[in-house]
Amino acid sequence: MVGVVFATASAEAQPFPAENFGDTTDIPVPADYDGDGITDIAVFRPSTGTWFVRNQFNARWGQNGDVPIPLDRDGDGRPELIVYRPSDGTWYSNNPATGVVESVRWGIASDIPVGRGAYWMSR
Ligand SMILES: [Ca+2]
Ligand SMILES: [Ca+2]
Repeated sequence: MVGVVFATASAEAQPFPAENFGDTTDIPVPADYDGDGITDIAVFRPSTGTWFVRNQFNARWGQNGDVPIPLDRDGDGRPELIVYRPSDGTWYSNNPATGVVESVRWGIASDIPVGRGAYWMSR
């Protein structure tokens, strides 16, 4: 048979771990924010433009309508906080490790950022 999943008694006894983090309107932005090789739980809250990285930091970067995309642009193993703002076709980057902020206009309002952003824009 194809597409049938069988659960064993041990699987039922060990459900996957779950916890609440974030709000119903938050956008998940998991990434390895501290560079330890383990993806960290994180959300972007559009209403306040705040990134909440569990057990690490909160940072205001972005605004309602932005598409949050954590990407490691400088190759140090930790992502920069990046938002794409469709209203002005601009990417805004904030490196929490160095404090360096940058922006580049690349796109127009009707564009969809590729990669992770494409998924979130379709929500
Ligand atoms: Ca990590
Ligand atoms: Ca980086």
